[in-house]
Amino acid sequence: MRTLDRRTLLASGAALPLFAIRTRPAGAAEFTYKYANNLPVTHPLNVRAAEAVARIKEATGGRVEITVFPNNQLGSDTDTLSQLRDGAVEFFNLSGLILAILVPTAAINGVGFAFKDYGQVWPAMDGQLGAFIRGEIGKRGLVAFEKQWDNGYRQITSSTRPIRTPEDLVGFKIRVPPSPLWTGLFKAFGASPTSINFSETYSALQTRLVDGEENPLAVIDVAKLYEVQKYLSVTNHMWDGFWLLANRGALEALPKDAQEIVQREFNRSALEQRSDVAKLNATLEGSLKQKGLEFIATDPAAFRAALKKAGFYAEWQGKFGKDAWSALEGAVGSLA
Ligand code: X2X
Repeated sequence: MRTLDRRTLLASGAALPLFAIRTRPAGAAEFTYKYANNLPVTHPLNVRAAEAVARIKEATGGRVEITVFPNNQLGSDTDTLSQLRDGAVEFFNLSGLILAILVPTAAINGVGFAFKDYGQVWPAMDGQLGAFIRGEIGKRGLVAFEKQWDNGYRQITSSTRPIRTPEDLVGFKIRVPPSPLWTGLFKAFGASPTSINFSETYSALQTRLVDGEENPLAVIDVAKLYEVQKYLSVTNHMWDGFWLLANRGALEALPKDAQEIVQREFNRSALEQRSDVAKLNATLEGSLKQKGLEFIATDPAAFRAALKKAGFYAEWQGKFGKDAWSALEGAVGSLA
């Protein structure tokens, strides 16, 4: 919310009687903004977000004060997306695949087995593919900051039976985030996906509404999903990242210099967060095993072949359209 102060009113040229001018108490911020996300406070995304907002406050001399609300405190992802569009929340980290409810192209990085490794991910998301997606996001009244934050390569967990082969997914009751691509991917495997926001995922697993879910190791760890899951199949079936989104009006209400500070500090934290997540995903296997998860190696080529056979790539190529699909293939090679 923006507090009108004397400077703003004078700058706007408003001829107001003096008594109408509300002065800020000394030290109060001129802009107090909310920043929401769905992850526990211990996830690197929240650690680095906290550092960014502290640096922003400092570098703007206290004019811009951003409060981070982790862990779905302001609502589920789909709720928070509406609040962001309304301007009730000013900043929000959201997976591109969920954002696809509003901006269909934003799901494209989630096409099954598209990115071989991080060596393909970041050049694409920091390069032409990312620019293409940000352009589409920009058409919907939102701004996506240039540097995307990492979620990671996703792995399948289960409380009932281990998933070893694509056939094991047939009929498997799996929670997926609310997103047509996620549902489409698991339907192509013959699974039985249910769309559930992250805020409800732990309890959906605990009550056995679903048998499994899929997430990167860092999320499985910080959200303690190992407490309600038994097996973890290393499928790396998709790479997923969090855009940092801003409500355009709110961002542009900031003075130019403050906008530049906000961009600079969030982009810096995103880069730092990426290396935190890479380290975590590389080292968490041991500690998750100690916490009781049984790890299962899989043959990703078999899963990919199952998707191809089911017509997944042909279907989604059609849905995304020529421009988006060639931006993806430009980064990862032919998917046909
Ligand atoms: O909802 C999920 O599974 C999570 C945390 O990975 C996302 O935000 C996409």
